[in-house]
Amino acid sequence: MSGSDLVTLSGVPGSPYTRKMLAVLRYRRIPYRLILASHGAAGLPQPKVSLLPTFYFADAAGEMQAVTDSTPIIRRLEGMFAGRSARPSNPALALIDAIFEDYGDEWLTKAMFHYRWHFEADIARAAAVLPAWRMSQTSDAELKAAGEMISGRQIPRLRYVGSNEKTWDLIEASYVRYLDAMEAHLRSHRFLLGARPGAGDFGVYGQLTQLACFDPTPMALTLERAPRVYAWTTGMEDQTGLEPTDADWFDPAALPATVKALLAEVGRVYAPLLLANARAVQAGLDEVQVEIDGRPWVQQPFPYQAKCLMWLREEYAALDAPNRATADAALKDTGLEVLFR
Ligand SMILES: N[C@@H](CCC(=O)N[C@@H](CS)C(=O)NCC(=O)O)C(=O)O
Repeated sequence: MSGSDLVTLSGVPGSPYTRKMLAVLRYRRIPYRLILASHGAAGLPQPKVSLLPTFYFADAAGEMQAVTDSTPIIRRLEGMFAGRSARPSNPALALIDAIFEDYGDEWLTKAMFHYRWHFEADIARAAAVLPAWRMSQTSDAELKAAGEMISGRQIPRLRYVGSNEKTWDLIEASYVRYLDAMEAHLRSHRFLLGARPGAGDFGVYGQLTQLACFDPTPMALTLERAPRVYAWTTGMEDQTGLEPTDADWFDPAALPATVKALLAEVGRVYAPLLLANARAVQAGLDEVQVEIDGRPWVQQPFPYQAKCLMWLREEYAALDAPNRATADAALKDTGLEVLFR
């Protein structure tokens, strides 16, 4: 198989979204090549906004285009390759899958970024290892300088994800509750929505590759409270051997209590943020101020997350009446209903 037959992406192991997409490609048995690179790949086009992972797809004229953003790329890959779908066939369940994916990508990433760049031990590990993924054949002094440059750039970015003295406790408490809820779910089930993984599993997995398996503070927490979550994360990396069938998805009209509990955790923290952020973006405010879980949350507005809410609403609006009734019943009393009112 020549390089041009392979789905090509660039990314690095320390990027949760790169890991998310590698796991999707493997699970779906889509032949790919990963170019280990943090600043685009030589000879390939640059994306408009430089984000990892970057995929390179040929357009209608056969011209290579650089494409970013894992959520729409998962949907694009669904159209390009048949079988082993990462999206539930039932539209009501697919909406729930999209909610979990968004929670992983947009909320758990706050925990990931917060733990990595807030605690000394985590900063030290990231500063030592992140540059080595890119430039290990270099002197210790150069590697150390590169680590200092990365941490010097990332620590001030904590404010973008909303990690500040008002929100630290909330971010950490929500990670612990998520771990407990997922550990409880994994006692009886293999993936979030049944015996096969969906985009939601891959979104959560991407963040957990760092939280559970790399950054020392959240990794210790995970191992202590949630050994199944740790094991699940390492297993998600390669699900090439799973043979999924349509019967492996949960019936969205009869979701296990542990899924409802996970959804309630998403509704508790992420739903109020999504709504307040969208209002702030629409009003052109320079700060989102909202109460989450009885505590104040302040962060700068994030236009991308207003788009996330719009996508979820579009998916909800596209449901026919019976599927909408199923989705409404599944989301009832989870705190997520407010997203679709
Ligand atoms: N919504 C995007 C987010 C991608 C993203 O934020 N990637 C991070 C790395 S994990 C990034 O490239 N940040 C900019 C940088 O590191 O310069 C996706 O799902 O792909």
